[in-house]
Amino acid sequence: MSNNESFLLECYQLGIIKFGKFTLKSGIESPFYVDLRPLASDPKILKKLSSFLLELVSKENFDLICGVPYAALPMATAMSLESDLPLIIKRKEAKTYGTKKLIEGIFSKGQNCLLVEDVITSGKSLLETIPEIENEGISVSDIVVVLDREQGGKELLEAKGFKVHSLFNITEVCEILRKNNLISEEEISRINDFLKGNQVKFAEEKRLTYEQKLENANHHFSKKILEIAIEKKSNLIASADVLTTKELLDFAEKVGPNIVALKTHIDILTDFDFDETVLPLKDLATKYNFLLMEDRKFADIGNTQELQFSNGIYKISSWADLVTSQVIGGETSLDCFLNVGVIAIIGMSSKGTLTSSDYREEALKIAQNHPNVIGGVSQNKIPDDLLLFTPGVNLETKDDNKGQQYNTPEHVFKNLQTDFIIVGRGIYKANDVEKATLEYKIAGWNAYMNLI
Ligand code: S5P
Repeated sequence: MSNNESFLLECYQLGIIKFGKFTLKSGIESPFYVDLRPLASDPKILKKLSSFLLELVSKENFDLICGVPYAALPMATAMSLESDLPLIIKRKEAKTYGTKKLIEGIFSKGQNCLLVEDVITSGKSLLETIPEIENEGISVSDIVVVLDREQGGKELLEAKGFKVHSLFNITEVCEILRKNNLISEEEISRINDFLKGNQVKFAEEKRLTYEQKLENANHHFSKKILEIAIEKKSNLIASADVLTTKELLDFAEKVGPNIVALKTHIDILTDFDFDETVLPLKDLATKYNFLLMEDRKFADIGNTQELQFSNGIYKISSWADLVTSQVIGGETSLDCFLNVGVIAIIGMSSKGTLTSSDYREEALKIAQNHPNVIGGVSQNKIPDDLLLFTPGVNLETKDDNKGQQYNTPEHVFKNLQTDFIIVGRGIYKANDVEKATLEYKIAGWNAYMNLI
């Protein structure tokens, strides 16, 4: 990942760019909205930003530096501190008393000033600001901007002889966010349309309710999980990534009343014993009405998967209601999964995953065609005839230093229209597991209710 890319991702976390439907001052509806002011509230980011902006020009060419009010003022200040270029301040309106000055600070005629702007759109506000500075006898030749919205501003200023140096443009931003699964293909195509000057159509973002999905469901286990969701008002799956049978059973006892399914990695237990582990777990699943989802992520030829599914010490087929499987072995490799609901791995949540959009498209075809498959695990929207299961959900952290990438329940419901959230460490590492379960249950359910 380049410096620029990781820096952009850090900035993105501050909420500086949002996707959706925004009405601009002009009344036009834009598919994205940019506000760089939060960057100034994070000193480390502001410092890095100022270095990146200074790298765009050679400071020897300038005597002064000036930010266009207000968003660029802290940026220009930080750049002045780093470069030793003296700062001048341009007022928004001239003072009505005293000196009536528009430019504050110490300068002399003939000096060349580097202008700093946060976002360039049409370029009109810069074209108004520049003459006000030039009126004081200061010359302006170069402008550095953090983000070029690519709506003609840069070209307009360059046609008038100014050099515009931008750190990012919106196309690069979209590309970086797409690579990191933070923006959907649909949003990108809307932005491209918008940048081409076309009016953007926003589809009504209505999702199907669990009741509607239940009406359309054909598989025993897709019906079952939807019925439990409706009954418990929950879309939460707790991932029990614990190492002993005791921890697993204690955990199931605590989360049981509020979840639709308990997800296991049964092969990480150090003391697995079929009678001691599986039988009490099945009893808890019955007692609290949740499904057992074994996250085995099968990834082999059909014959091997069949052996792995029913044999060995785990005998998954005898107790699991749901299993996860890769689809890399092709459609027929899924034929062996009888009497369970298969959840196909379409896209993964980890950084650098190979589940590219081409891969996902092919994986979805297999998932949609196979009668054993009830849904998919993905970080992207999937068609309505499959249930969407989304891991990588955490209310507190953004990553785990091991490649996991987290989003909030609100984000995944709104952006992916997910059906079920899968939460691991957010719950099993919490000091109070029952309280955390309830928090995630409520956050997930509210996020769903807000969309219907
Ligand atoms: O893409 C994926 C697919 C899965 S099933 N990313 C994931 O994180 N998972 C699983 O979800 C992962 O194996 C783990 O059991 C759980 C996430 O756990 P957490 O602790 O990061 O919330």
